Amino acid sequence: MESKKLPPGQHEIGAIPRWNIDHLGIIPENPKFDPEKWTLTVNGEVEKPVELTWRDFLKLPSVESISNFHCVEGWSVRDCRWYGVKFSTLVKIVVPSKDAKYVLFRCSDGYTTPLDLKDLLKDNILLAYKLNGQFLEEPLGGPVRLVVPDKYAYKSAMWIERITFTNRKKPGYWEERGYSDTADVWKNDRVARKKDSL
Ligand SMILES: Nc1nc2c(c(=O)[nH]1)N[C@H]1C(S)=C(S)[C@@H](COP(=O)(O)O)O[C@H]1N2
Ligand SMILES: [Mo]
Repeated sequence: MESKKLPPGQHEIGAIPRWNIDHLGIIPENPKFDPEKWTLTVNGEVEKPVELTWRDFLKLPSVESISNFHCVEGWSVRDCRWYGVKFSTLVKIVVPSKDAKYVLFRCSDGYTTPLDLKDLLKDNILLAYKLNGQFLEEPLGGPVRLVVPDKYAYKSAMWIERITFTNRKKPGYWEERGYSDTADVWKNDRVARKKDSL
């Protein structure tokens, strides 16, 4: 169960805003999900790259994890009941090589965001496909989005299409535009500092 305390500078709102109503996205409409055509590619510095269909993905062991969700603009939503595949489960399947230090998420709207592999192994980090008992609709990042509760939500990539393990970090969409790469909500890491080596 997630703690009730919110990180510095955050205020509570009732529910995660639906993208097409509350956000200015890269593209004007949500990518459409076709379960027959959808695939998730996991590649790069791994011993066993995979390309999963929607049916394959649903067969992976899944768990529930309740966490608070924090956008860098200041809103937070408490106790989101996510359901999906722990990122650490995927790591066991693809077996990263010893050079793999980073993971780049690419999404079907063209969005990208990098994370350090070591920061993705906690039990509350999911490739989520349900929220509060419902399959994730497109305006909430469906069919599959990342959930990284202790980082600002620009690290919680929606509409994931490709996950690439790498030995060098590339900045993503918001990191290129001056946002923090560490994005730690408890340290108030909103803006990139010089020491961030991107
Ligand atoms: N693919 C993709 N993922 C994304 C974004 C985006 O523009 N594209 N925006 C991020 C930001 S800034 C936030 S606050 C959350 C918003 O999630 P929501 O649409 O479910 O509210 O998605 C994150 N993931
Ligand atoms: Mo955000």
